[in-house]
Amino acid sequence: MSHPPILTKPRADTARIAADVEYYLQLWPRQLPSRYFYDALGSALFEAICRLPWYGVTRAEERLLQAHRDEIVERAGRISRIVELGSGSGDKLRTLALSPVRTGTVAAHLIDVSPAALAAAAHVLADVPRLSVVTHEAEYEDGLDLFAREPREIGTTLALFLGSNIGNFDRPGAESRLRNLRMALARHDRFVIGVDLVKPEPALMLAYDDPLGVTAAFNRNLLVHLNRELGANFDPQAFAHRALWNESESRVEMHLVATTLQQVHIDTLNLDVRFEAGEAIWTESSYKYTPHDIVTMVERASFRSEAQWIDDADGFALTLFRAV
Ligand code: AVI
Repeated sequence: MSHPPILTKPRADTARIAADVEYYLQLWPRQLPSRYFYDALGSALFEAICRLPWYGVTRAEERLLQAHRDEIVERAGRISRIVELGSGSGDKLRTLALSPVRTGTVAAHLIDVSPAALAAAAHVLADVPRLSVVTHEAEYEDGLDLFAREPREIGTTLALFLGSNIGNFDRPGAESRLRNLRMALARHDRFVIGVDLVKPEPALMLAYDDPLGVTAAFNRNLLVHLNRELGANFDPQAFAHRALWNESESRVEMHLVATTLQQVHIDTLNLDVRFEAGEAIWTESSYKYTPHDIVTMVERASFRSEAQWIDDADGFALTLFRAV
C-alpha cells in the first residue's frame, strides 16, 4: 500500500538567496553557490545530464545498486527507515526499496533543496509496496534535524548519500556533513555512499563540458534563476561555460566567464556588479576521490566500512558503512 507524501519545511526564501548572492559575489574569485542550480528547470537539466552518454555517474551507481542491493538490505537487517540526502529523481531509492529480501514497512525520508526533485521522487516512489514517503525541503543539516526529531521505530535506519553529491562539498564541508549524518543515526545503522572516482582528465572534461551543451545550459541557468528570484539582469548569453580539472585539489570546477564587459543590476539587493571581459564566476566544485580516500574520510566520522563495490567502466564506488 502506498501513502501520499508528507511535506515539511517551506522553501528557502528570497532573503536567504539574496544574502548568499551578495556574500559570494564579493568574494575573490567571485562565486555563486551551486545549490541555486536547482530550480525546476535546473533540476530537469540535471536529469538530462544524468542521461548523457558522457556522464556515467548515474548509470554506474544504478548498476552497482542493482547488483548489490540484496546484500545491502540483508546486512542492514530489518530496515524501518531510509533517509536520503539529496534524493534527486528517487530512482535509486526505488531500486533499493524493491529488493526482494526487504521485509516490513519503511518510512523513506527524502531531504533535498529542490521542490521539483522532491515532487518527482515522491511520484516515482508512490507505488513501492510497504513504503511511505516524507519529504523535507531543506539543506542537509536542517533536513537531518527534522528527521532526527521524528520518533524512532524499532529497526535499522539506512542512510543514503548517493550520486556523488558529497563531491560538491570541499573537504571540511564533506566531513562536517558526514558528522551531522552520524549524529542523526544510532550505532549499527547503515550508510551507503556513492562517489565518483578520480579518472583521466579527458573523460572528466566530456562529463562536465558535454558536446550537446546540456551542462553549459545547466550552468547558465543559474543566472536565469537569479534573474527571476532577485530581479537581476544577467545576460546568460554573455557568460561562457567553462569546466576545468584542478588536479592538485582533485576537483572539476565549473565557471561562468563574462565574454564582454557586463554591468549587472540586482534589484532585490539594489546592487550593481561589474564583470570585466574574461572575469569568471566560480559556480561549482565536484571533488573526485580514490576508493581508499572514501573509506578513510567516512570512517573518521565514526563509521566502519563493511563493503565496497567499484564500477570500473565509469570509475565509481559504492561503499557500505556501519555506524559505530
Ligand atoms: C549533483 N552533482 C553530484 C553533480 C556533479 O557531478 O557534481 C552536479 C553536476 N554538475 C555538472 N554536472 C553535474
